[in-house]
Amino acid sequence: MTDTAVSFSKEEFKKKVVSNCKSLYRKNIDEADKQQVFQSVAYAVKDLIIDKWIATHKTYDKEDPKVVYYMSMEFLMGRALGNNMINLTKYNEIKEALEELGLDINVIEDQEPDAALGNGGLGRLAACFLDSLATLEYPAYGCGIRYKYGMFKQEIKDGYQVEVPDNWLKDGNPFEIKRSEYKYEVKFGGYVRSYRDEASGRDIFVQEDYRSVIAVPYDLPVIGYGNNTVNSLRIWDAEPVNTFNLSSFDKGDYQKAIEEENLAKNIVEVLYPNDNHYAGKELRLKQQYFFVSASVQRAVDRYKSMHNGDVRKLYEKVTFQLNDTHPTVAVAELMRILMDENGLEWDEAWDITTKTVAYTNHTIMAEALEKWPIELFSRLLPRIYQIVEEINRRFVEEIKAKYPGDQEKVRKMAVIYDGQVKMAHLAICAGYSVNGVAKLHTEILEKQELKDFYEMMPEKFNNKTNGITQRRFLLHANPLLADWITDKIGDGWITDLKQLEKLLVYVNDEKARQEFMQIKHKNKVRLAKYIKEHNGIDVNPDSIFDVQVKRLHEYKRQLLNILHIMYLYNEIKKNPDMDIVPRTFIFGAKAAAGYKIAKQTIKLINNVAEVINNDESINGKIKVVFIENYRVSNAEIIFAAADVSEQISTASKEASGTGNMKFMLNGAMTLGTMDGANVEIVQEVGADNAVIFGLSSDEVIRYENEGGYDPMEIFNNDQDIREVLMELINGKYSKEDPEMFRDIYNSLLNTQEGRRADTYFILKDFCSYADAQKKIDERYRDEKSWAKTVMINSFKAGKFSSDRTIEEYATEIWKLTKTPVKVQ
Ligand code: C3B
Repeated sequence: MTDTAVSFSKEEFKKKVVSNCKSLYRKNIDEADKQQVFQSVAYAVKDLIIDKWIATHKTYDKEDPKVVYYMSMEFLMGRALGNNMINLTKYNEIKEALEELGLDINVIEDQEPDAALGNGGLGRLAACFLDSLATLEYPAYGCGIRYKYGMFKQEIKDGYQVEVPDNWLKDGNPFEIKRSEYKYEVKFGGYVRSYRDEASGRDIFVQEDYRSVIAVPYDLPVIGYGNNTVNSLRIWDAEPVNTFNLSSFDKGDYQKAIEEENLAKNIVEVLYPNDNHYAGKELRLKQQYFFVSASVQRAVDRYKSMHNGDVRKLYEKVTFQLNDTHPTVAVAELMRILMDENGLEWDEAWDITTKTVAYTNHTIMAEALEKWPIELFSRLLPRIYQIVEEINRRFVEEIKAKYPGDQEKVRKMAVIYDGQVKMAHLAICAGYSVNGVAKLHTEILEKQELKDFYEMMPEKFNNKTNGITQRRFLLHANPLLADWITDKIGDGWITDLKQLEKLLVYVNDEKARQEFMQIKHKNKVRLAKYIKEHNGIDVNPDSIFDVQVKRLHEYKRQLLNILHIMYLYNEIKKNPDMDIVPRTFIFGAKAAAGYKIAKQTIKLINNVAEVINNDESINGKIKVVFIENYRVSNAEIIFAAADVSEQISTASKEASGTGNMKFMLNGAMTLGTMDGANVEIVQEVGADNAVIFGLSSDEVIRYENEGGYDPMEIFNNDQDIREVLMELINGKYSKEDPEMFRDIYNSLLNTQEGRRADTYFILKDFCSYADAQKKIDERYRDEKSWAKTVMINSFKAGKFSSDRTIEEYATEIWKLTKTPVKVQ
């Protein structure tokens, strides 16, 4: 770690806060409202960052190391203030300084809106990666979109999800800096005029009659922990080319000026709230090309300015990592820039491109695959489409050469086929690396989903198991446990999570076990308080906190969880003396606005909660809580308080999962299927320290390919399951409308629109899940053994630090060199 040269003076910091408040709001600090106090503090913290930020980019300019551009439609950053204070290693000092001003850091942190520029796992992974890149002193930019509205706020009204716009920028973002000097034009539509330039003998392509916008970047600081590195997350805003004015009116370009103004406004207006689902909207493709074009133009210009204007060795200093297929137009955009703007021939441009671009796959869900209709794609991006066509033509030639006469291979692998541009095929064909996000996921890619590609180019494929940053998800989220750990083994774990293994000796130490469980208890009290304040529900901190927080998706099977709760409730009603450990089932989940069955599931959870929580006859044995507006900031409180981590996706469907790692790190036991990174978690902690149930991924895939699963058979033969399913349609949980949950019922029992009944094997796994839940109950009763188990989970979480993941990306894919920064 590099020395942190920036000195900190409490007195100076206090003065800054006070003077910021005056110059921003013309107020003394004791007259300011909470938001104004937050802004005043945030600007003071920014002052502590700024010299390091400048020094970092001076160092990069001078030393010219290779840089990774992490291209992502989503960066789910959460709040910045607390995290920045932590990574500056000045959290406690600043907290004390604020106390001396009579200010409470927790209240101040609570004023900051989450930067929710993402949906779920994929967006949060990007945020964790940025944190690790800066901490490991790797030169990196995050490239994304400055959405005016991020992920919607979820309100629960009468049990239903209501989406409310997230106007996160309304009070201004104190940490961002507008960089107007790096603006770029991005062109849409029109047509391509081509001609031969006689002088050079080259074909020239010019886009004509297009509409364009100006992309203007805003930089957010990404601070390395305990070092001088401050990288940038660069998010692009769109501005009209000519702000609507008289001169364009005079020229008769009135229509065009208005159109361009609207184009600019619409492009960055809002994040698409879909997770693992492709909607195929034109505006989405505009967003993709918009931020990719601006980012690639800037990267190439920066490189040229440092290499005498010569782009031919771009790949030595630049690499683009595509976070899923969303930024895959980067392939064609880089080709365009190299050829049309820098005069390279196809072969040379292709050689550079295929050494520069790499691709991460995050899902095998068929409905998430991006396939753009040719008509839309070519109309919006005419020159880009030409290039993709040529890439496809050459690729198909290659396939034919390798597999003569095998038309099936062409059908399965071509970039353009059946009237569609297939973005994953483009990314694989052009990328020098294709990685999955957990061992099992990568195996499924190689053996199933991308089998033909793997056979043709095995050398591209590799695995990079996901990770999470312990700075946010332990040090910031769980200060009690973080302090306990540091007390015992020092603070090396903050940048080297494997060091937690030193704590394993304490699992046999009675006192340490008690301390660990007392911390868990305090965190449960903290969450209980949050739930009381936000939901008005009293929960018992001595009950088992059994938590499923993640996006609402059928494959994640929140429905299995709630159906089991309905079953358990029936059991308790039949046998009021039933001896069970009190359990609080906690859910948090947003559903994509247009995802009907997901929204119905939220309503079901809330209605079941209503019935169960108000039934005094069960003596509070079980409670059900749906936490409104699940997001990064409340996730931090939730993970720290969990006893049981529900990771119950249908095996093979969850590429990795990262919530599973956050729970584990904070001392929860996984109740899960052998899916995604759960497999590796079990490998780390040992089979005895997790409760596993359900079909294996092989079994799921076999049923999917060969058939032979009939949920109706289970319905007919299992009385308990039948009883629960009938309660979906008899009004027990929907007195106002017995038909309310009919769709859910049908989805489990009937084939619909070509979809198999019970697509996600909920009934098939039900009994095995109920048994697993019984095991949890039994194991929790043995306090000593439970404490051991959850401690082992926490202390074995080292592998799942995003520092490990990023170290692997940096050395095995990107070939980056660590570039420490000195501050003068
Ligand atoms: C998610 C996957 O669903 C998770 O299993 C995985 O852990 C994360 O990505 C990160 O790799 N994912 C997502 O959040 N959004 C998508 N569109 C595709 C995958």
